[in-house]
Amino acid sequence: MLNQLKQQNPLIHCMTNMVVTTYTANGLLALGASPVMAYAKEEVGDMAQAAGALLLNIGTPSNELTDAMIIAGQSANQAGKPVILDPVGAGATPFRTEICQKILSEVDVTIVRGNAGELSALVGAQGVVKGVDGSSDGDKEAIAKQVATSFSCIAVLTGEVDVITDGSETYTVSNGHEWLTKVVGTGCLLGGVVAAFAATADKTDFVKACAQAVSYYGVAAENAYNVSQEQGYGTFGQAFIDHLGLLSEEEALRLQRIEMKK
Ligand code: ATP
Ligand code: TZP
Ligand code: MG
Ligand code: MG
Repeated sequence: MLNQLKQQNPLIHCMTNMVVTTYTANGLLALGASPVMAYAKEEVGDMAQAAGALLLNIGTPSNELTDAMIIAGQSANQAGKPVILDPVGAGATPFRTEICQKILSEVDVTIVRGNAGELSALVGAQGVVKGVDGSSDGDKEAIAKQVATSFSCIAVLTGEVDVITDGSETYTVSNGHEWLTKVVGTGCLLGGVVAAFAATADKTDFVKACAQAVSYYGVAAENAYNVSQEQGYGTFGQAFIDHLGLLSEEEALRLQRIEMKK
């Protein structure tokens, strides 16, 4: 999948937040994808159609941006391109939760990627979201399955152990490093990386492709930690971009910790 991705160099239309724009673009370039950030309602329909996948990340929301995201999402739907939603901070304020619900009702979202608190908020389950950081004491597999079935999508619920499910086919991934939580934008960049894998994969393999994307991302973080642990979080954040580009398909497969659930 990775070699195919690098060969195809898919265009990823990112409508993301103003905190993580450059980090996301650099991470996608390192991976081998081609990022473009476009937000104006006058062009998002055309850009989404031209792209291999569309990322909708509501991290710094407004009503105007939501309208543009819906135009882009519907255009991607018409063109048969995957749409990835990152419901950043859903549950932290009613405004964010409502924006996600509006997008999910008007756009056929292919993949929802968020932390346990955000995904809980989408389905009215118990969770804690403080700003953009979220968690839940609930059963993460159950929450992910509820999101998948409620919105007919694939849910990618991230944390120490990630859960990827379409409601019936379920994987857990235990790659990654705790330092990912110390660098802002690593959840958001993962949404872009998942979009790049989805742009490359066959529709029938999307659940597995999501699990591979998350595992690849986690192995790159483990490698980045190994070279930056003496320095600290800032160096880790940059080393992580390096290792997203350096990690080979062979090494990723050797180090992957993906479990298929019954
Ligand atoms: P939050 O804002 O709550 O940190 P997020 O949107 O940034 O959420 P995360 O859940 O932190 O997203 O996921 C981003 C990446 O970090 C994922 O690849 C996930 O597997 C990894 N990750 C998160 N927490 C840990 C951890 N404790 N140990 C290992 N990997 C982790
Ligand atoms: N505030 C609004 S969006 C954002 C912050 C801090 C970035 C969140 O990034 P991530 O990837 O969810 O940690
Ligand atoms: Mg984070
Ligand atoms: Mg996030």
